[in-house]
Amino acid sequence: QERSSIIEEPVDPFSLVADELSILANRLRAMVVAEVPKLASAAEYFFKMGVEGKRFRPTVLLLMASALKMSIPESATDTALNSLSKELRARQQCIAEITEMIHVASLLHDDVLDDADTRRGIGSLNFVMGNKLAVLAGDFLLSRACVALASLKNTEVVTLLATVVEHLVTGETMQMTTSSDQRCSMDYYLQKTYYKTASLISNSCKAIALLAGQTAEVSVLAYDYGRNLGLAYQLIDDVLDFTGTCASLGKGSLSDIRHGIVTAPILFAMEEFPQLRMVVDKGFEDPDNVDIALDYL
Ligand code: GRG
Repeated sequence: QERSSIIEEPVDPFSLVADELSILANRLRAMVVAEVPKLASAAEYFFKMGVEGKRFRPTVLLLMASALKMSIPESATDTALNSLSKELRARQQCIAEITEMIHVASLLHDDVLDDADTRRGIGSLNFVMGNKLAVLAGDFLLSRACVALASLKNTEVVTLLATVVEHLVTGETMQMTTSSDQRCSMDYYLQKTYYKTASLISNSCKAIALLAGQTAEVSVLAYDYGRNLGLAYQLIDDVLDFTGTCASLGKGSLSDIRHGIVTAPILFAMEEFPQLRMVVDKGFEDPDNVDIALDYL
């Protein structure tokens, strides 16, 4: 009976870590305070209440932290145990904060690259304060993320998350490709999607496991879990770009295709309708060509 009640009532994962998410929100606001008022207001732009986004990554990481407790020596006293697990929890919470700062920095730069005017349902930072300040605010958040990362004093974790930044840049650059063979290849798409979205989630999941002193086997499982979740998250995001409304997305829909970005829905449609490849190759500067491509989906 107990089992059937678990199945009937799905748990909202966000509610399981609601208290920690609110601590994270306060800490992030405190961490991004800058000396110069103009930079301060730019850096805190997406950390203000109401424009915090879905907080998907911190939620996954805080849940992962609950699942991966520390392996504790049997000899440890209750008091030692208590303080060790409190310290670990704070370090894992720090990974969630670092991840969110890297994520928001990438959104700020992404909106500049895409010349986007909306993000999280309000004007993008570049639209409201200009490209220059949006780039600088992204740099500032990355710097704050580095300082927080260094405070963990774990070189393996530092290397993991520093490499993620390289992956974000690599994924974004791969997205700018003009080669038809690459744009229309599912392997290329999956590699780009790993760099652009899944790397941050998978490597931060692994960091949570490493901080808990878990075995190499468990940290690889945490990494794989994050990788698959990240790929799925981007696939859904790509579908929503075609099916979602402006209100639900917090930005304009059809933005990928209008930017000439070939995503999974197009690639799957192309498998069924090979002639779509010619439409894609023409490019999407012409809005009529966008409409022709949409007819195939
Ligand atoms: C400066 C770190 C840095 C990177 C520069 C621009 C760039 C290189 C990378 C962009 C990567 C990018 C924007 C990937 C898209 C990932 C994605 C699915 C974003 C949307 O995530 P949500 O829906 O956003 O979780 P919210 O707003 O809810 O936080």
